[in-house]
Amino acid sequence: MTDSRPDLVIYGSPVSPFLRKIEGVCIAKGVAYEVEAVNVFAPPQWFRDISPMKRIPVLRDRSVAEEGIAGTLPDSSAICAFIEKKHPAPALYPDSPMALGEALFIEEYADTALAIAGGMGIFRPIFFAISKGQEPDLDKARDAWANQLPPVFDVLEARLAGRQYFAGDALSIADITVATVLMQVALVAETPLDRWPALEAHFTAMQALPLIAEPYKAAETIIRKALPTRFDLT
Ligand SMILES: N[C@@H](CCC(=O)N[C@@H](CS)C(=O)NCC(=O)O)C(=O)O
Repeated sequence: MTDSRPDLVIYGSPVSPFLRKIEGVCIAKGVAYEVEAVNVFAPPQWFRDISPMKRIPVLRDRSVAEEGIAGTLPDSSAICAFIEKKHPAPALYPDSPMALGEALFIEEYADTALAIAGGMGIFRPIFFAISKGQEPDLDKARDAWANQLPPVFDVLEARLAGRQYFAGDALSIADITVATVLMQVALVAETPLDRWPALEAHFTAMQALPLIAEPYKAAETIIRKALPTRFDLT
């Protein structure tokens, strides 16, 4: 009997923007994958063993090993770069040295500055509170929207400089990461971006792509059970 399971298993939850970033890369490349649910706040020992920072997502390539540390990679950036090497087409990392550097910087900036302002500042104070049956901390979320996110959006707007994509005049890991992380805010709140027209156009275009929309839909289904509508933070 042949094994019909895909080589790639992503451990985590579609509610993680970092997991959806990996899904976006797999969908763009037509690479089969599975998501196996892991609750990162109470993970089993086998998951702790493969996630040194106790974070999701972690990837396993079953063609390398079915258990243990071998064949596993923690951290979405390492995982996406691995998938690019294993499945080079279509390329999601620019060829030209400067464009590659720019794409990697934007990926890192979205994974850190944007994720901290949007995830810690808005998603968690709203959704984590609601999940625990508490009132959402809308003051904290409003402060993040008014004060923490605008300087990050300013940087993204300047880097886009009116272009369609962040680097190399083509879809890259930079575009996928910005969109998936920004959609973490969209899961719980409206995201009016009219002060940042290039970013707004980029976000609208990215949301229409199946590689962004499909993983988001899975996350939204989970979120909407507890939070039927988004908050207006303006
Ligand atoms: N740089 C990591 C970030 C991963 C990360 O922060 N994951 C969050 C979920 S979205 C997590 O596991 N948090 C666990 C915790 O805060 O204890 C990546 O890109 O994979």
